[in-house]
Amino acid sequence: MAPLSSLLVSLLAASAAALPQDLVERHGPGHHAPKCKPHQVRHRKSWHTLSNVEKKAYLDAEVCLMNKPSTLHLRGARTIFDDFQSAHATLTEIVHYAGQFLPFHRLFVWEHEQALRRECGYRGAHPYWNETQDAGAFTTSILLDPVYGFGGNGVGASRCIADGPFANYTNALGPGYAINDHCIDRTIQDFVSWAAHKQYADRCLAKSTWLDFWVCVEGAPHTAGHGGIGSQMSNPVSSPGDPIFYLHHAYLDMLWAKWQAQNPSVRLTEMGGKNLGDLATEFPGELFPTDIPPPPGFPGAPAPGGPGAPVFNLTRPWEVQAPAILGDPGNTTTLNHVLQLLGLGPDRTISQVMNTKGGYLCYDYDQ
Ligand SMILES: [Cu+2]
Repeated sequence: MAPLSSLLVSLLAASAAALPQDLVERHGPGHHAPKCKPHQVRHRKSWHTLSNVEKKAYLDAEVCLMNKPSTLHLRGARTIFDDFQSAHATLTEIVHYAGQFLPFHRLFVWEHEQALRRECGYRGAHPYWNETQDAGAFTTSILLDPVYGFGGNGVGASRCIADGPFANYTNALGPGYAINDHCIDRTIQDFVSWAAHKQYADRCLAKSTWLDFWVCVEGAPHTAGHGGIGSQMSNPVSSPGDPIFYLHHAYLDMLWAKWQAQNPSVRLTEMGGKNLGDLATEFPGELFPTDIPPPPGFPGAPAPGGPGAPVFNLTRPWEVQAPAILGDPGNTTTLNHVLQLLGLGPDRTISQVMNTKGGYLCYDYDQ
């Protein structure tokens, strides 16, 4: 990763210098963005509170996206569902452990909601997974219901999910950057899912600055959902191959919206961080921060790279190029940073996604 990172840093410097001001302005707030009117705000609810009819409508729409041929023909993608996964893979290095982590995934989930509605007639708002209710016990979460959920844990050596609406999907991408037909797989780790406990989320919500909040959320709450479900979900590159990804990231987005609402005059415009992070080395100690007692009755966490630690396929093939970073004059993320979607939806600046109910976006959360 190191040589690639330095290459990207030089690309970044070059692209920032060469960025025409009109690009920033074209992407600026209000431009081409329909205004969100109060009666249009969609209310996102926790999966635990949805009726079976609402759950079924969402699951059916996701299956529909999995059956619609790719429109963008992104690398390896056969379906619209794959287009999202493929875009995420290509963008991995610039959208994780970087300032745009939460803004990018907010827009990514929003475009997923738009696709469900536009392509598949979904009429609801994007649900989220209130993971605090299942901390330490993902195995028994109602999210994994075989009829009104995402299907259960993986089984056997392949770790393929065996039931639920997505059991027969042939995923075209992953693990990592590989183009490779396989099932949707899961290896639930209840120990890791303990990091979804409310005390870890509350610890983040108590942070007073954006930088502290973002690092905190990308630590325990983010890792809990990915590592707790395991297999494809634990892969930083190809995790959107498991549809649970979208409910997990909607949850993290809810935490950000909730944190913003505690002090909107400051936090609706508070941004920062690096434009290029390092998947392997950032945020040590953020999974189980030591200021909270360790999970009761669990053994120690698997050491990074040691036995029990997930194996990622993070070697980026030469043909997968992350786009140059646009909008910032250097390696610091600002409100002018351009969130690139590779065609999933229009590119937007971070300033356009700061408020879930203003400008381009139009939703809120039930908490
Ligand atoms: Cu991601």
